[in-house]
Amino acid sequence: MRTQVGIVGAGPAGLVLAHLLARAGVDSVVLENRSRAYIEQRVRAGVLEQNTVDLLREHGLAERLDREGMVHHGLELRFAGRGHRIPLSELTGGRAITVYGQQEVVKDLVKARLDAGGEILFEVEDISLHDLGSQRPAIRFRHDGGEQELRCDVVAGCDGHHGISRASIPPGVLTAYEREYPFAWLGILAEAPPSSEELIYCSSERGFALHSMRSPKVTRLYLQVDPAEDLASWSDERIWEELRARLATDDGWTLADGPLLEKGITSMRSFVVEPMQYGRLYLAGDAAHIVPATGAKGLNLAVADVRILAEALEGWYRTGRTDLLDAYSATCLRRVWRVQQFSWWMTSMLHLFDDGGGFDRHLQLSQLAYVCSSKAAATSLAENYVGLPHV
Ligand code: FAS
Ligand code: PHB
Repeated sequence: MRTQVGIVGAGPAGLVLAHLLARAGVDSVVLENRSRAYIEQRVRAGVLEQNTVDLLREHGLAERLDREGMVHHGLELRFAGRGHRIPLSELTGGRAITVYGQQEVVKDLVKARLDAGGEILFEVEDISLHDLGSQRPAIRFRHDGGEQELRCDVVAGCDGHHGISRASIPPGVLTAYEREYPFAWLGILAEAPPSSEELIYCSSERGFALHSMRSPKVTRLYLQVDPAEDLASWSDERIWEELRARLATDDGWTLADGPLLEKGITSMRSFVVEPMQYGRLYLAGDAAHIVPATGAKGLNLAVADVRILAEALEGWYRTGRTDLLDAYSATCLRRVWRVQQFSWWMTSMLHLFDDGGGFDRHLQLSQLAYVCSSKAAATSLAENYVGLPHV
């Protein structure tokens, strides 16, 4: 087999890249180790920043998103029993976020790609990358029972944090920067109408809680838990009880509950590798970096990477210029580190650390009070949260 760009992974990074390349007249093949059904039901991110929505619209990929997505112009920070609204759009000249599940984005992108005759191979096994330092790298894999080899000009490693792309780079090339957090998120999807029209980020004395949603009938909620927490020890009733305790306000706000559709525990970490390229391999999205979900940035950063990679590849194929490709990693990392800092800041401000009500907790409460009372501080949160147009 032969193509111009071999893309490993059919998540947001790989799928958006395939679309952008097709629009630029560049051929690609996407190789995914899971089934189509699996990736289209995998519940993950929920918030699309303005840049991501703009890009999907620009490329004709936002028809259902515009119909079903929920545009939000603000969010609530809740602490000490009171809620404080951050008017995101008012503070950022009209920019907003859109709540639309990642699996919906994946469904739309897979359908649009296949409808356009794009090539996505599902349930691919034993992928390995070869000759990355040459001008003809290869991807070897098993598919439909046979051994295959895909020769390409470039390989895009879009296979997430646990994929093989980053691991295919020889030792000594990459520098990894990492921070583990002393907590994880227990997330639930519930058949219950959202109890707030906007997201609620809550820093309570029992720990962090987040109220989000997926539709007028489905609520998405998260609880800070111990990283070693056993999901089996959290009955549905215990989860609702803890959510009600953490989200309680002085004015008696109530949380609607209902049957759980899904529950799971996600670890919280910050992670970056530099550089994000090696020979003809370019890493994008979670393959290169991970952010704690507090900033709602993981998916959005993946899309930002591939926008840069697609532009660089288009320029290279069209004119032979290599400057954008050579600068790919440095260009991405400016936004990666800005998003890392914002995600770390949101996580550090909102979660309870083990010193309980000590010095750090007083710093957090002071920071929260300042963000909710200062237009300058609120604007800084807002412009990062809706997505900076340029970094
Ligand atoms: P992805 O991981 O989405 O996609 C990689 C793809 O490559 C997957 O389809 C995988 O099956 C495939 N793959 C892996 N190894 C392969 C191999 N060897 N061969 C072929 N294919 C392979 N972000 C938020 O903003 N908010 C959230 O609430 C949130 N919740 C999350 C919950 C979980 C459990 C996880 C794991 C992540 C969460 N994230 C969240 C982050 C998430 O949204 C990512 O940032 C986003 O999926 C990144 O997209 P990709 O880089 O495309 O990677
Ligand atoms: C979600 O709706 O899944 C969500 C929202 C905001 C976050 C993380 C996840 O920061």
